[in-house]
Amino acid sequence: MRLRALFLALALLVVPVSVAIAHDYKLEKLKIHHPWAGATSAGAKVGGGYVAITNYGDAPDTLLSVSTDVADMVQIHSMSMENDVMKMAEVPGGLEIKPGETLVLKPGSFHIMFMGLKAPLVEEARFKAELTFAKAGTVAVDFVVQAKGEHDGHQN
Ligand SMILES: [Cu+2]
Repeated sequence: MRLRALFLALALLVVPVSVAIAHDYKLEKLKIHHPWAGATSAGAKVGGGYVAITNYGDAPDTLLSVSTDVADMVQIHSMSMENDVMKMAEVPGGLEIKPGETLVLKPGSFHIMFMGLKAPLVEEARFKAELTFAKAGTVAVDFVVQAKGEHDGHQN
């Protein structure tokens, strides 16, 4: 038993930080999984925000907007390839989440765009934001700032 306890203690020590700081929120029938933002370099004026939202209800809902004090303006963006060039555009009317589905905002895809950053987003910092949905209303969340490569490919 002692050895087992020691092993468990050691196992806990090596849990990666990205797992340790995963955080979730609930709002009505929505689960908001691990809001995070990519760390930005000094002087950068824009940053990307990411989150996965699952709809456990039986009616669709829509992520309408995001607000925060760390940026002058926040938009919800889509990303697409046009003639080999990545293009971003604001999504009119927000992003719908159908019943039983998970909307994943991630690098290279749908994302939250923080525009006019008042300070760089520093790795491991947190900042407050609010997500507003058409039906469920508004929820306050913390975004965790992480190195961008950390979640690429396995968000969700
Ligand atoms: Cu964008």
